[in-house]
Amino acid sequence: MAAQFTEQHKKDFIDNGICLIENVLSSEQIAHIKQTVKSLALHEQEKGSAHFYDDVAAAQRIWNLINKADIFRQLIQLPVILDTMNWIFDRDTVHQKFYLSSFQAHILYPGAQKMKLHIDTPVPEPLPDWVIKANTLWVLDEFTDNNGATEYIPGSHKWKHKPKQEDQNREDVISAKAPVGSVLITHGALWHRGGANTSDKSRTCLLGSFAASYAREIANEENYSEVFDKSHLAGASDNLLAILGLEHGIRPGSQTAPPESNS
Ligand SMILES: O=C(O)CCC(=O)C(=O)O
Ligand SMILES: [Fe+2]
Repeated sequence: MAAQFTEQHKKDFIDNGICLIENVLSSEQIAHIKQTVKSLALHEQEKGSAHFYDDVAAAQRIWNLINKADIFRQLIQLPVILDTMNWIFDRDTVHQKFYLSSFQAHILYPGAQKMKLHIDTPVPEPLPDWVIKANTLWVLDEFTDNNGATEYIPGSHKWKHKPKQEDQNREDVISAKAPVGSVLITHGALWHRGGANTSDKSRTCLLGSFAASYAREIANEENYSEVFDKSHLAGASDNLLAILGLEHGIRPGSQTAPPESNS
């Protein structure tokens, strides 16, 4: 039977800010996804558009997966994922409650350093009672204690503030243990980070991030990326461009076409 979002998942999410949904992916799907991610990673390296965001090129992001292979368009709308997000973002509205914020692959090659402890909700403090963002982490290599498994502090999504410099060395950070084919769901206010990969193999996961639909409605009541006529670009001042934000959402490599074999 396909994986379900259960009462236990809801309880874990409420109490700890995280829950683990097992057996979302079959072994055939996992093999296909891993192969696809690997070919995209190499392709973007060859094209010179790969997004390495650390100094040692050990952590690579592949953005805009939605554009890059059909399998990603299928995954992100699996019933278990939509059920989960409908519950997390539930409120009294007849409109769509959430949108996909980004869908990327995150490869930690051997030698990747641990990230800074952070939250995924970029808003000022105190954080609100309502959820603005939630993440899905798709485990393609088993999360172990030395390959860069996601680390977090259970219950920290209730703290209403973000980690500071002095929090970076806290000892109550634990590693998520997660088998291949599972999906971790995290609350956008959970304190977490990617761990250090001290193993000799890479750790790959997908990160599918969702946000409450009101966040987009507020910043983008008129969607200028769509409705602004590009013929006005030539005469546009820096101030006009700054308030339109047309460059928003274009990440390194996100517009790189996938290899032909991917479609
Ligand atoms: O890859 C991970 O384990 C976590 C990544 C993460 O926290 C992020 O990209 O915001
Ligand atoms: Fe994060």
